[in-house]
Amino acid sequence: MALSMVWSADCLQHDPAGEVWVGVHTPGTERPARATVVREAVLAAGATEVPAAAHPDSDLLAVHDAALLDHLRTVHAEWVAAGLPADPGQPQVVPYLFPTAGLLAGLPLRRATAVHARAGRFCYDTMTLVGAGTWAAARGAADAALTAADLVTAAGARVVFAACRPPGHHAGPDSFGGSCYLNNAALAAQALRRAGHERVAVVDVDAHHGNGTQAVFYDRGDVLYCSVHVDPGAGWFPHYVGFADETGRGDGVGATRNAPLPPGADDRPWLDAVRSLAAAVAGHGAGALVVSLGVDAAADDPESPLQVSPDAYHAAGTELAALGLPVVAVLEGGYHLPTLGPLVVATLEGLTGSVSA
Ligand code: SP5
Ligand code: ZN
Repeated sequence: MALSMVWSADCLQHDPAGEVWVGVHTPGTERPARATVVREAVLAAGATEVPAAAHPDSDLLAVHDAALLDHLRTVHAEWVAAGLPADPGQPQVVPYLFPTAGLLAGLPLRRATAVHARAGRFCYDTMTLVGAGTWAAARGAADAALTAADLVTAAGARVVFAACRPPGHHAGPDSFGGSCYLNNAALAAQALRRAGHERVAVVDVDAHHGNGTQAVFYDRGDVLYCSVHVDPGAGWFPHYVGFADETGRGDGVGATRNAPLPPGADDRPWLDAVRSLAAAVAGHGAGALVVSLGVDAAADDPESPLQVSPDAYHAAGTELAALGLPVVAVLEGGYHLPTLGPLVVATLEGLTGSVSA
């Protein structure tokens, strides 16, 4: 397969050892081994590995607020300094209080003194823990996505894949959650814009709506965000965002496109949606494409009720390749370790026009 794959070993440093869901500590599915199995499968399919290059903070600040970056960089050390790993015995940063609009009741948002209160300032759920290696891994993933964007702009590559984790599409300008910290795909899209592509599109095929990416670009007309995902209105994460009537705002009106599918939807409706999103990309006049490549829509995935086959992932890659655009594909979700590699390879073979093995 004629493909460069960007890799950062730092991505393995985030190991939350579970998540807190409805108050219960569960094993969690966003594990370091996800990246390892994807990397090995894509290498075995013939890709060439390129190490991620460190990128400056200014690249992150093009998408995220400085306050969020400072928080992610420092909050775990402050948690340790406050003694929370010993008392009450929680080694990872887990929020217990969220400064919602209702709590503030119109008053200004202050900086909480206690780190255990600050834990909920940017994080909107209890599943996205911050540990000792989280910042290094999130930074490694962002560097991988930014390096992939460099390769399609400076080096003229047609398809580049960033085999990164933690994933990113649930992280917004000043928020994180859904196992995401920094928005790798949004960073790549913004880098493509800065490199001279006046219009860029993001197609998000992860089973969940990429509320973070949508938020980054919602008011902008230059970056089209399109997503096919399980209907949040049917009771699926992110629950509050990702509905079909969210189409952009201000300069961004018409530059957001959501295709929610009912639980149980299989290849035909999913591929129909991918086709309609590809048509939207063509209509937008994008000069470059970012694919938020989550493979958790697959039938065997434990985190979503969609029933998509590996052949359909391959067909989606083929459909998007037909746009004739340079592509940066960024790993998002996908949690069934035995089939994660084959699903990603099938999609990349579609994107590169390779015959399936
Ligand atoms: C990137 C990505 O795919 N994020 C998905 C986040 C959705 N997680 C929702 C989890 C809902 C509860 N899962 C139950 C498993 C118990 N550990
Ligand atoms: Zn997902």
